[in-house]
Amino acid sequence: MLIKPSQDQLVLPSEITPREVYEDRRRFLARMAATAAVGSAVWEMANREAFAQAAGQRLAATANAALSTQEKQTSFKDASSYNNFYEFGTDKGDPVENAHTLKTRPWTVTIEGEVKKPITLDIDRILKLAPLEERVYRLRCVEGWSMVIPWVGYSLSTLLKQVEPTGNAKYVEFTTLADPRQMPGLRSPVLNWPYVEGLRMDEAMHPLALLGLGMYGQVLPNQNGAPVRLVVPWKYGFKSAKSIVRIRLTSRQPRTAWNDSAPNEYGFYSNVNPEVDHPRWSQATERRIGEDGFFQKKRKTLMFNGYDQVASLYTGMNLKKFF
Ligand SMILES: Nc1nc2c(c(=O)[nH]1)N[C@H]1C(S)=C(S)[C@@H](COP(=O)(O)O)O[C@H]1N2
Ligand SMILES: [Mo]
Repeated sequence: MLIKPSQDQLVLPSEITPREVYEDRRRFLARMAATAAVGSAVWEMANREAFAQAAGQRLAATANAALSTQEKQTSFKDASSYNNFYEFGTDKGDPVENAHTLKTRPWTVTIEGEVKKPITLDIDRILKLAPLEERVYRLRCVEGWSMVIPWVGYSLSTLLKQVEPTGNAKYVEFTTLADPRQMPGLRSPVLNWPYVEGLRMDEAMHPLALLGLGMYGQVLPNQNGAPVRLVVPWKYGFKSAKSIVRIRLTSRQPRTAWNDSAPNEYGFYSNVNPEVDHPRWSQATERRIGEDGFFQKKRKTLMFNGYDQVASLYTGMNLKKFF
């Protein structure tokens, strides 16, 4: 079935920052980065503050209460300064330091493969493709921590329906940007670049799977995967690929970067599952970022990260074998 909004059905997100303002900000950030390069800790902190403020172009969205958790939200500061984005370094504080070199305009996403209508979409078109929703999701990292983040975007299915998947489309592969000029982390071979992830077609079409374009009412900070990423809340965080440039629908299960690097540690499915431990650590509990006190009890990790509505996608599957 094809659902293709006509031009007059498009809903404009309000207040995308005009290009001049944006470019001014870029120059400003470049200056700030240069200043920070002198190595003074004070300047580095000032740079981080300036970045946090400057990056905040507003992105209006309507709350989707039905798909949102009511739990206390992680602070913007934590969510934007404790990150995994290996293209900008492997330490949690590296992406916020380094991701200012990511150029998020111009940006296009190509959607191809097992589709009737392959297309390359500009990011500004993607922003206008459907009404933007705010969805507060839990995100559980395979490393044993979690956050609660108010994301802005719309269901990935909305984007995929644009290209009319063929009957052979069984999987979706997501390829992210790998440009060594913008991404210092690519110098280290921690992963087989580019970062690639994948979903089964029915997972990708599930309404919970979010095409993420912003968070906390703003466009995505670079370190959180600007300008467009996945947010798949019932899977470990690494499935939520950042800074996507290509989406390919395939008949076969695609290779994925983490599965490539350590197949016994990172399966294709990667569903949050407290009963399947990572070979090097338990997955039974998690630490909520922001709840870091010495006496703070860990939280119990829930099957599918608590998103029971996806359970039917896996009926009859052995989730220990397909971890
Ligand atoms: N391109 C890319 N996407 C990525 C990663 C990465 O290293 N590169 N890390 C993943 C991991 S391990 C996690 S936990 C989430 C973290 O998202 P956040 O920093 O917005 O919380 O991004 C995922 N997406
Ligand atoms: Mo992660």
